[in-house]
Amino acid sequence: MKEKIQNILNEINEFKAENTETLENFRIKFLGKKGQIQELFAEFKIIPKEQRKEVGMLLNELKNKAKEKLFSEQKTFQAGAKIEKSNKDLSMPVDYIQLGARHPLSIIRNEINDIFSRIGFTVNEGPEIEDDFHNFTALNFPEEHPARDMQDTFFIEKDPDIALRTHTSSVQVRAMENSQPPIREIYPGRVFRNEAISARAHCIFHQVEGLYVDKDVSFADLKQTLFYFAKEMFGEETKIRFRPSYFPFTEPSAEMDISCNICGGKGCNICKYTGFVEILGCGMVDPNVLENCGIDSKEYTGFAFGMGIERITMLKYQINDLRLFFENDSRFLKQFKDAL
Ligand code: 2U9
Repeated sequence: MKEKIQNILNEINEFKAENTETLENFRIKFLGKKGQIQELFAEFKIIPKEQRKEVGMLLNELKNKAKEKLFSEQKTFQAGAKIEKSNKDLSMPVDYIQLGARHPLSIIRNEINDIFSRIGFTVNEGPEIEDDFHNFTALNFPEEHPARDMQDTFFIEKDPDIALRTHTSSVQVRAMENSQPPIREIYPGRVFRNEAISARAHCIFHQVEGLYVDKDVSFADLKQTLFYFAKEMFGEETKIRFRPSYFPFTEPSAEMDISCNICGGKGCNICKYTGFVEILGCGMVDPNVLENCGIDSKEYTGFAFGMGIERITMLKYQINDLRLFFENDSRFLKQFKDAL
C-alpha cells in the first residue's frame, strides 16, 4: 500500500498540464469518484489496525497533494490562456506615464500654511462670493472708496450687494463674528479684482492673510511673528524692515520688506539696487473693525497681515511674469516636479 501511494505521489509531482484536456484527465485519474486515490481509500478499509494510523496520514497527504497540483496547474493554465488571447508581448517595456507636478502656487501656499501652523495658527477658509458688509463695510471701507467701484471689483449684475471677494479679509470678519478671542488663524484663498491682465497684474490671484486677536496683542508680537515667517521662508540670514503705510482696516499700518533673497541685500536688478523687496502688508486691527465684528475693542487688540502668494512665489523661484501661473503651460509647470 505504501509503495502504491509513493508511486502515485511521484506521478502527481511530475505532472504538467499541456492543455485543459490533460488537466481534466489528471483530475479524473487521481481525484475522480473512481480515481486511483478513491480506490486506495477503499483498500484502506481492509488494512491491518497497526498500520492504519501511518497509512491514513499518507493517504490524506496524497489527496491534498493531488488537489494542490490540480489548483496550481489550473491557475498557470488560466493565466497562460489569457496571455494567448490578448496576444501581448509581456517583455515589452511599460507605457511611460507622465507624472504631474504640484503647481508652484500650491507649493508655496502649503509652505506658508506649514510655517504659521508651527507657531500655533490654524488654517481657515471662507466663501469666494461675498456681500458688501463682509468684503467692505465691516473692514472700514468708506462709501466712496475706489475699491467699491465697478472698475475695481466684480459685482453680480442683478445685485450690487454681492461681489467676488477682493481679499480674504472677509473670512476674518466671519471668523470674528462666529467666535470670541483668542483667534489665531491664517486664511489662504483665491481673490478677484477687475484688473487688466499683464506681467504684473491679474484679475485672479491668491492671498494668505493672518489674524491674531487676544488680550495685549502688540505691534512687537506682529513684528516677531513676521520676522519668524520671513526667516523660515527665505532663509535664516533674512533681514526685515517696516515702512509706514495705510489700509482702512488697520491702524497703524505698515508694509514689510525683506533683504533681497537674490543678492542678499547687496543690490541687484530684482531689488532695483535697493537691497530690499516688499513682501506683505500688515498692521494692528482698527478698533472700529473689531467692534463691527462683535469684539470688544477695550478688552482685545489684534494684528493682521496679508500677502500675495504669487509675489512670494515669484521671489522664491525668480519668476518674472504673473501670467505664467495661469496658462498651464507644461514646460513651465514641470520645472517644479522636485520642488515639493
Ligand atoms: C481684518 C482686519 C485686518 C489684513 C491685511 C494687508 C495689510 C495687506 C495686501 C498684501 C498684498 C493684499 O495681496 S495683496 O494685494 N494686504 O497689505 N492685509 S493688513 O488686515 C485685516 C484683515 C481683516 C478683519
